[in-house]
Amino acid sequence: MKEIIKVEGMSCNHCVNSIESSVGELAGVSTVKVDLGNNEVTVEFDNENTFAQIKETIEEQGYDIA
Ligand SMILES: [Cu+2]
Repeated sequence: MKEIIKVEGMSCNHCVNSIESSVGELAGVSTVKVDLGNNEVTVEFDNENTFAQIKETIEEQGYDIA
């Protein structure tokens, strides 16, 4: 499955790295790519449970999902 998540609060490469590394560590996530200019995080993952965990992880890092 593939989704594009709108994320508020990402401002620099530190944000990109923290999201890509924390989401990338989750079981079931195959790819994660942050588009800083468009405030988007593109993820590919195995199922809905993983998607819920991805969103939770992004929020835990301090960002807001639109
Ligand atoms: Cu930053």
